[in-house]
Amino acid sequence: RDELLEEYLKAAVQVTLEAGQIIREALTSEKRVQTKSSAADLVTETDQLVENLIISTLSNKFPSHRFIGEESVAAGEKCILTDDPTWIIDPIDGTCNFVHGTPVVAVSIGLSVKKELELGVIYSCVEEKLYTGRKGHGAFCNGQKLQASTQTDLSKALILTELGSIRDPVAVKMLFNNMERLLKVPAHGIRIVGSAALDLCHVAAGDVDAFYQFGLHCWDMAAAAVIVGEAGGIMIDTAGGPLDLMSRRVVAAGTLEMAYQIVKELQPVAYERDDST
Ligand code: LIP
Repeated sequence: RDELLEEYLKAAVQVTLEAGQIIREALTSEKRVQTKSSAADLVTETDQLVENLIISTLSNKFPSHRFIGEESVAAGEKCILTDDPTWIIDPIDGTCNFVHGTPVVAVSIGLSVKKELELGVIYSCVEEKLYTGRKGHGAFCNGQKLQASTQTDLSKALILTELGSIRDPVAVKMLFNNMERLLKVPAHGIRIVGSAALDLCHVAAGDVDAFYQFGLHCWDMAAAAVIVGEAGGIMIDTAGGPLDLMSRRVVAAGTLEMAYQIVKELQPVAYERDDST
């Protein structure tokens, strides 16, 4: 089993690097942009091309494996986790950045076996940082071991979050309400970079103390859940329970104390679950 997982990780790294090169080259070219669930939920031909590349490469190597991919789900595929080995793929995390030529974009590939996340690969393609994690075997960035922050005090925290793509005025107000509550603690600061997967890598690397978001998807957090966990951090539900990959909400932090203090401040923003259809 150990050898198999190592082989899966190697295959995921290889295809991630290939995908990263395509994204890097396409970043500054003209794109065909379409919208999905809202006017700010974007997709380009590169998202689709890269997702097809990843799925065809991995399914050639591992024909019995299943796939949950952001663009396949957008095209009507189901988003259901089974006991079978399932690759959970975000071909471009940070599509809005990508559309604007902003160089903060990533490929994210996680693998679940028997509904447990076993490995994760996230590639920040422009800065060429490759984050990897395997359950029980540590998390690394370009081979360097990662360690999450040990900060336990929210009033000393730098926090990342994302606005997501919802533009419904009530939901937007709630996003800002949560930020306001955290700033009034007062947290040191809140930053938004435009890629939830990369935010989570920053938590794993200890670059920031925490991340939270309502409205992200399973493919934004599957790979990162392994990387953050292996870096000594934690990912939990915004209400304080265990992480639910399909729930579209998360709090991640270097310490449980930090995560719980954030949970205490957050007021829920409702999103439809990823596995609701
Ligand atoms: C997006 C993330 C963004 C987050 C959105 C969304 P996409 O993924 O990058 O940071 O706020 O909820 O999931 O669409 O770029 O892959």
